[in-house]
Amino acid sequence: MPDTMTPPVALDAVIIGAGFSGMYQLHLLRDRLGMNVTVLEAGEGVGGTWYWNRYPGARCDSESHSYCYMFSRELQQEWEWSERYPEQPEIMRYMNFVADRLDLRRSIRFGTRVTGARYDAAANRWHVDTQGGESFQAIYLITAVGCLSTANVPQMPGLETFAGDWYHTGEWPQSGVDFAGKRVGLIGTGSTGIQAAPVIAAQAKHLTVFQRTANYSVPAHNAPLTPEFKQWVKANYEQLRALMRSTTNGHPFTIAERSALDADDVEREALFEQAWAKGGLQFRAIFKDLLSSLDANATAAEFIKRKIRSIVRDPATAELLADIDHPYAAKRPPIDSHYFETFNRENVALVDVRSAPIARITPTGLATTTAEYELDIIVFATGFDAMTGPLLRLNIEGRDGLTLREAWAAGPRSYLGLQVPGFPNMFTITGPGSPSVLCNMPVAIEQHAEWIADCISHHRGQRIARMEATEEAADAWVAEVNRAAEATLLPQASSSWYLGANVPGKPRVFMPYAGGMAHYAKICADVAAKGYEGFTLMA
Ligand code: NA7
Repeated sequence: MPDTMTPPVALDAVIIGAGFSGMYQLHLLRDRLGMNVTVLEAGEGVGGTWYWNRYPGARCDSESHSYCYMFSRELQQEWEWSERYPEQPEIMRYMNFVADRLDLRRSIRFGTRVTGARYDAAANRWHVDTQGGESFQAIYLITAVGCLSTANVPQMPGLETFAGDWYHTGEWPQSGVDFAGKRVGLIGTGSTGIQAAPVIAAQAKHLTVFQRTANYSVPAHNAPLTPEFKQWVKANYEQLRALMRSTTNGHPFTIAERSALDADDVEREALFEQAWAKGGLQFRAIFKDLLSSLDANATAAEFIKRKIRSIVRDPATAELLADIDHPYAAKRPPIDSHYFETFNRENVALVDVRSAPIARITPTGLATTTAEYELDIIVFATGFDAMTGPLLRLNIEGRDGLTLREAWAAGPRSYLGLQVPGFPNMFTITGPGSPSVLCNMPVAIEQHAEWIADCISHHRGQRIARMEATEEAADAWVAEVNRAAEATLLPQASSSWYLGANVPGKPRVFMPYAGGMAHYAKICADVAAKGYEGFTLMA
């Protein structure tokens, strides 16, 4: 092992995870504040969530010119995206480009999975243990473990008896999967299943999609970027950055000021058609109240259901796909490349596992309560133990022996999504209570990482050794998270991962902050301006 990789006895900070969050946090703490920092990363490379999510069709739903770091003009000017939405391999190339450009790798220990972290109050140090038996000590512990990085494989009896191969999309083999000549079963119709289905269908002998909850989807209209657009993006770096930091959701577009209910039927239909033609997440920006008024939302929901029926030729399949029981975008709305069209292929079938649930996996496939299906490969696009899962599996123990699992037994509780009472000097980038998953992720990540770096810098300057969110501040923030959610239709999708509803036994708590990214950033800035209000600070 080269000397540069030998762990120092004591570090200033340990960061867990080398995705977008961990990489930027490392850069800020090491290169701007001059701290002694190590990043511990389970994967063998940078990329975080994108390192593991290599399933067919994996692509970001944010537009590529906004799905990148914007803190550095140089990085933005040097990189060039090829398509409107970046595909997983291109995102990986980008992450590696940034890691090289900022010389990050020398501070990252790859193939290093954290198995436990414990706060030692007497020494005011975090002790972090890894699967390989190594131990690190640091003043600050920063989790940069992502929100959608703990695969949720449903407990289905008989899985161990399956003679074929099975995969979860979030833990896809590095070597890829050959679907040629295979009968494939795809379970799940969230964003992932909707991205994967058309690509698997084009390769496999047969694809059966098992749908429990029908879902809305809007065409992505992915396409190569034109030289003119690429030039425009570079020429407008400042404007784009300012726009993304000013909007509710961190995307480079604003939400219209008009209500869907103010337009007459003809006008509204024309605007929806326009939005459908534009495609992607911009669809929901066409009216201001699609996420706040059920009546307004119903107009969008009906429009999309009509589109599904017009695309899918078999009426029974079309009805199943359009039988959607939640408001549009109350669950994270997928965008797609020919998802509904896929059901017009001869080699694709849709099976409703709501009326007849999956009963067990058999040696030769899968059995629902009413029928059996022969399969060679099963793909679980069944989502993640979102937001809390990646943090809880770290086995974190805070002050006075309090574990994070105990602290969150009734659901996650944090201050600003950034700190948890009882866990001094620990920061959670994109933790529950942050707006990150309702936002274009890199915008939230930059704000969180910058706020944490400013906070640490300020306290080091003031010789404050320990910082901990108060119980009162966390209670008030949880109330604010609930208030913000109740002002939207988001809690009305009963099977949403925002509520933890996709994981059996998980407490039903609406986890993200729905009050808007720009508003959230202002709240965080105010907290800092008021001398880090809501935190106990100790010398
Ligand atoms: P999601 O959005 O959580 O979707 C998971 C899908 O899997 C969803 O359709 C689930 O149906 C289905 N599911 C889960 N468990 C089962 C069982 N036991 N039987 C049948 N169907 C099941 O995960 P994704 O990976 O698609 O997307 C996650 C996020 O990644 C996405 O929102 C973007 O932000 C990026 P359900 O709805 O629970 O009935």
